[in-house]
Amino acid sequence: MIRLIASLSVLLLLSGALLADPAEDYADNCAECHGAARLGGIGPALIPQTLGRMRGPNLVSVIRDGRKATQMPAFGDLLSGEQVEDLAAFLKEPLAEVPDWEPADIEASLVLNEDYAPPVEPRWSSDPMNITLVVETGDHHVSVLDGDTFETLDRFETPFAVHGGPKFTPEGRYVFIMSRDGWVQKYDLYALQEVGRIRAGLNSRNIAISHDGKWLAVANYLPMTMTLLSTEDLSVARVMNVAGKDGKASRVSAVYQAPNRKSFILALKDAAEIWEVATDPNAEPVYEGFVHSREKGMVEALPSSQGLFARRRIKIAEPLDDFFFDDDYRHLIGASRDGARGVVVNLNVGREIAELPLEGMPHLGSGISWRRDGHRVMATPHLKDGKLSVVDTETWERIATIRTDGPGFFLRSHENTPYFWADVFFGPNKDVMHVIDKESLEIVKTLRPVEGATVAHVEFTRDGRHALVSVWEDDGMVIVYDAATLEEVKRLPMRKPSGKYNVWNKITFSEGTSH
Ligand code: DHE
Repeated sequence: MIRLIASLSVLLLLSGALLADPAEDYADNCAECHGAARLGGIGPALIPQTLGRMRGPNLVSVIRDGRKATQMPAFGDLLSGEQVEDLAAFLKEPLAEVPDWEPADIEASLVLNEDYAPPVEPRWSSDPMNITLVVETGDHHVSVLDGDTFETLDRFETPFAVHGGPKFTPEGRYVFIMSRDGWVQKYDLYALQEVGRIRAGLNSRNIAISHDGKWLAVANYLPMTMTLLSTEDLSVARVMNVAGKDGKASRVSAVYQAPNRKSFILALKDAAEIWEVATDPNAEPVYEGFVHSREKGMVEALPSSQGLFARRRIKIAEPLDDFFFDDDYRHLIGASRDGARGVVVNLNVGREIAELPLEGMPHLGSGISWRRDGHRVMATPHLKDGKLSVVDTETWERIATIRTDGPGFFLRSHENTPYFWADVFFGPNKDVMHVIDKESLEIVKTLRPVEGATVAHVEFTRDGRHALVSVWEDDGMVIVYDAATLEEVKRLPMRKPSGKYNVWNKITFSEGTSH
């Protein structure tokens, strides 16, 4: 009898396991919010491109227990442990087919805020040039701070999982914010109101704004395109299919603004090319190739495009990621795939001109530069080694290696401060922030504001007198330091604050900030 009951239970368990179908569980429980094709709805897209890169609690516990302070409920009572595991594994599988996301789909996704009423002047009396935004990834909000008093003027909801720096229009009134699901949100700082949002891609990397503030470029992984939006009304100006010269489609790792070149620079993930796209309506023609004319017996250049959005390809030896630009945007340094070298590309002549030994995976996108001993130097953290490399941008030689307490992610400085600040994002000393002298390259102070809590990313106030540091935890904070005495001034509670962005520092391309 006991054996019979035991066999029956095994049979029941087996049939339960056989019946467990994660696709069906998804359709029954998730599709309503996350979309039938897993591409998002009121909830985020559930595809590996988004999930694999999200930090924080793992997928199984989010499905089982829900996500605090969001609309994601707990499914632990509805689904068995096995079903939850299977569902999590299912969500980590790539989509069988990459869907289209045509200009018409993008345009149809536009949502304008009906309550938006643009004022002529700001609705507040703070210094508009000293406004600082804090992206709070803990509950997907942005806090708008007065950079003098550190009071919060507004705290608004963003799309899920914002990544990269928000981009301001040149006069500093509007800001654009992008999520990994490709949503671009436009917010009016004068009104303290969202203007609207549009889904420019299905999985996106970052955004850049043109020199004149008219165009916003969105770098996409899914589909393999770059979307160009009008900043005025978020309408689609163009969607560029991105493919190497051999016709093979490529993801776009990132897009950058090159203001004095009046162009966007694109890093291609799957092609050994860098693209430059003109944001100048009077841009020179770009020659895509040459033909031999039998009659004339000579080589004739074929212009492929000119004017606004004219595209130029720069051939390189291998795909490069993660760019640092020198001051006049004549050169970029990109990180090689092996994580051991920096490759310098002269954008004027369109070819590689130097290589730098930068072993330990340099994080060049976080590089900063300043003048030292009559030379312009740049510094970069390394994601796989506890050090910072300092490079002379005239000779392209590494002039110093500064040992730190662990690998770091971000660097920051300001023209009015003698120091630069470097976090230690990874490893046992993630609670440490180094402050380093820009002349001697010595660490002058190592801050450990909250034992055991990740401390990262710094932004300065407009005048460089205060440094704002993130305590990157769910019940985290932004700590305001006096940038000269390195003493704490204030603690502002925040939900996992990541990047901070000061209007003045951003629109003037302040020395020591990211671009
Ligand atoms: Fe970022 C900026 C790429 C992982 C937080 N990150 C950028 C930029 C690029 C980039 C190209 C510059 C864009 C810009 O501001 O316009 N990031 C990558 C990666 O390739 C990487 C390593 C893997 C990935 O997931 O895509 C990566 N980044 C992360 C994170 O895990 C971080 C720490 C947490 C998160 O939010 O995803 C993270 N990245 C940031 C932040 C910035 C950023 C806060 C803006 C920094 C700034 O000061 O401008």
